[in-house]
Amino acid sequence: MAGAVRGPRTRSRGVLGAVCLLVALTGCSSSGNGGSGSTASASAPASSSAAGGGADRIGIKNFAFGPATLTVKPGAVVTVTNNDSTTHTVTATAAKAFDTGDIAPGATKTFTAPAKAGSYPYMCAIHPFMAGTLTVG
Ligand SMILES: [Cu+2]
Repeated sequence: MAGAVRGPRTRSRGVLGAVCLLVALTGCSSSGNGGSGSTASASAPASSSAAGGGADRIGIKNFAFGPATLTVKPGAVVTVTNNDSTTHTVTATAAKAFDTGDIAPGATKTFTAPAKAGSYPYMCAIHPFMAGTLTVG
């Protein structure tokens, strides 16, 4: 009886050794695949992937920018979300400092704040009565 138990035990040790080797091999390669796999999924356009960077945001609702005045660091990426049912833009009033171009209803775009500190008034190119100010400092 005891001999019958010892038989399978010795055998399973050999199987275990082979399994451990397999795990070591596949464990190594699968972790490498996992690392590169996550970066491969970053095929989204730059405008949406930049959203993870910062909290510099402008929202557009009811033909108004919110907040009307936003302070950001030089060169910051500012995310603009259009929550209206009409296309809007965020366009620097002077010197073409920045311009999102048309932002469709419900869409999000980004622009890069000027590298030079200062106060930059902006408006919507489609509805010039919409006004806001970007302060860089
Ligand atoms: Cu507009």
